[in-house]
Amino acid sequence: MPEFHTPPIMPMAIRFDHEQLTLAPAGPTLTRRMSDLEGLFRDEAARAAAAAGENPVVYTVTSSPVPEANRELPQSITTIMPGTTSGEFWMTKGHQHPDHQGEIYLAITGRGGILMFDGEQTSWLEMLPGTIGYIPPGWAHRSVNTGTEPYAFLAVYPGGAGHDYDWVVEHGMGKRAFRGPDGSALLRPFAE
Ligand code: S6P
Ligand code: ZN
Repeated sequence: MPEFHTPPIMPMAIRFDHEQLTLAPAGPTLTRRMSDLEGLFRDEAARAAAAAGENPVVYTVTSSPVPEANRELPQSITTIMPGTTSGEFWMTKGHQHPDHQGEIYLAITGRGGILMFDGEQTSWLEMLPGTIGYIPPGWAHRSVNTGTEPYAFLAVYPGGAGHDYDWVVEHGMGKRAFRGPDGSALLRPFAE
């Protein structure tokens, strides 16, 4: 066994329930409501009104006990509810990993997409159950529910990479995903 500055956790089996959308044993769970998403939708007034009203849950993130620590590979299931705010699909906050490392998502149920931005280019990956979306190092990423059912995916990511949410607030994501006339995703320039 090599010497580590912070000793890794012990090997463990984690039960992935793709119907209940749970990991067992479970680690921390996070709930993001409309009130947590200030300044992220194009129509901030509509977002603020929804936050002041019913303040719906937009997404949850449930994790396994594998810690966000250097060299570990934590996992989480994100479930985004279906919905739009002034036509813009409900989505995660989005972040950049300050210590640039890759990450994978496996779509479990529903229909969605990954919007990625490297500061210049935007990339959009359609995510259907069974799709593995690869997020290379250096690409900020945001998940979007483009369907009419909850969209859920499993994420596996480097535990020491960190999460920078301000980067997305500062730089945007290049594009935004709106519901098009036929119901599918229509990408429009971020600042349009
Ligand atoms: C972690 C990974 C996901 C997201 C989750 C919520 O690196 O990308 O688990 O944390 O989908 O998104 P966000 O942008 O609110 O962290
Ligand atoms: Zn990430």
